[in-house]
Amino acid sequence: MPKTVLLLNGPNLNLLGLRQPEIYGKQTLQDLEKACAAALKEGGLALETFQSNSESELIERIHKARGNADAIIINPGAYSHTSIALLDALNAFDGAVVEVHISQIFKREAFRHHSYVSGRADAVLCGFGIAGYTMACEWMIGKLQSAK
Ligand code: CA2
Repeated sequence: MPKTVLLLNGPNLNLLGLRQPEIYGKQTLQDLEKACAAALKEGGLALETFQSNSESELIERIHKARGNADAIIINPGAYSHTSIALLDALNAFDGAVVEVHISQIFKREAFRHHSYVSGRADAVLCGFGIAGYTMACEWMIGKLQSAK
């Protein structure tokens, strides 16, 4: 059985490629999920994906990942800046966690400069656009292979 990475995307990221391409690029959520699946497959890892606009659904999905997924790549969207509940859920997950932001959040409004999730993440990528997700996959391959 290959090790499994869960890719979680938070609120409004279902609109990727459909609105605000100047900030979030032209690729859709489906495009980036496909790119992650391909990158992880090269490294012998499997991908599960989940997107929700609901904080509680994201938390439930993280709970479900306990004992079922080896790692989580998460773009919590705006919940990064507000959700202690999401942080608590990730703190109850034992595997590696990488936080991804498409935009360079530190160049944007001050309210985006702090992420609760970063307090749990093993690595954080921001400002690399959609490429940040495949970079997170590459990092995860090294991390999970070295944990064999
Ligand atoms: O840069 C990121 O990835 C963010 O997590 C995106 C969030 C934002 O609240 C964070 O501060 C930074 C917003 C996601 C909105 O996604 C959209 C995508 C296309 C069109 C409209 C919104």
